[in-house]
Amino acid sequence: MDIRRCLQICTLLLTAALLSTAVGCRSSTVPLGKIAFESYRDGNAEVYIMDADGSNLVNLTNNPAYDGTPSWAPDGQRIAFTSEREGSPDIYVMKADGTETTRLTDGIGFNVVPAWSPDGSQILFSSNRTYYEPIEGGSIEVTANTKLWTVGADGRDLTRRTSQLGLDMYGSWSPDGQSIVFMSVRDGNPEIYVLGPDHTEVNLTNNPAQDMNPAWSPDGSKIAFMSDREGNMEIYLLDLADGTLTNITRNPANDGDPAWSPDGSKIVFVSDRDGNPEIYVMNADGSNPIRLTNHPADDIHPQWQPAGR
Ligand SMILES: [Ca+2]
Ligand SMILES: [Ca+2]
Ligand SMILES: [Ca+2]
Repeated sequence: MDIRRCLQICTLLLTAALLSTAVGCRSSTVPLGKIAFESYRDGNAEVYIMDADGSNLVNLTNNPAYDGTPSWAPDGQRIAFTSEREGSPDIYVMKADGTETTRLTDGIGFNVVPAWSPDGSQILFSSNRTYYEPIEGGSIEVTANTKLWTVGADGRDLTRRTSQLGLDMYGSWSPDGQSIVFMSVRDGNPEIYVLGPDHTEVNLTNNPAQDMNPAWSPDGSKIAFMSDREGNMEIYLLDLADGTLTNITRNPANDGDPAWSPDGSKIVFVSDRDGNPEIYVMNADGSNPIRLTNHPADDIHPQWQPAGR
């Protein structure tokens, strides 16, 4: 799959609109932390932040190129994101007020969809750069194989993390930083895999449907992801202790892009239940969904600001 097409998967799925008339109402209590997300409301993709009740919306990037897929540093003070402002997609880092933007990756191949490690030391991303796989007596060149890579937050120590043929994307770290859950299409359809500390890569879903965009819960016990296994995109929680799978959206619209609040009590997500992709928040059991954005342009890829230390 072409990497640009993969980046567009969520948007395409979420804009295949199935309309419903449900309209959320605002909660009287505002959770802590801001929500960063990608929006096309200014005519091209920008990274925005807003309060967790949808107020105080700010465009952080203000650049005519693509800017999206934000990921907060664990201290809540910086944001990594993907931008094409220098021609090809690379990973950039900026302060949470949009200042002091610097490029982290080297411009080789596509470098997209960052995820900051829980200890702040590394940033995970997907890259289709050529690499060399050692074999007996030498090495073989592997091209156009989008793998998960990490780079130090200082831009050093570029390391490839996954190894099989097939596109890997949308990585999310376990809270202890030892494992990474991600989407892979190596089996012919999108599945959720876990990369363990022993370098094993295990398929958690094994389902012919599209299983995408996983997010590890802050307490480490669950993985939220999106799947169309019941006919339309829903958000599911996989309980890692007993393997229980729970559909927490149960809405005929497309629901996806789950991300956890820092305390694990809420999930921010994208749904087109009101006609086009908007950002919503719900309790982690799926109750009380509330719409946070209200704009005809796509609002996608939400990420909740960590509490910091
Ligand atoms: Ca832009
Ligand atoms: Ca699947
Ligand atoms: Ca749905």
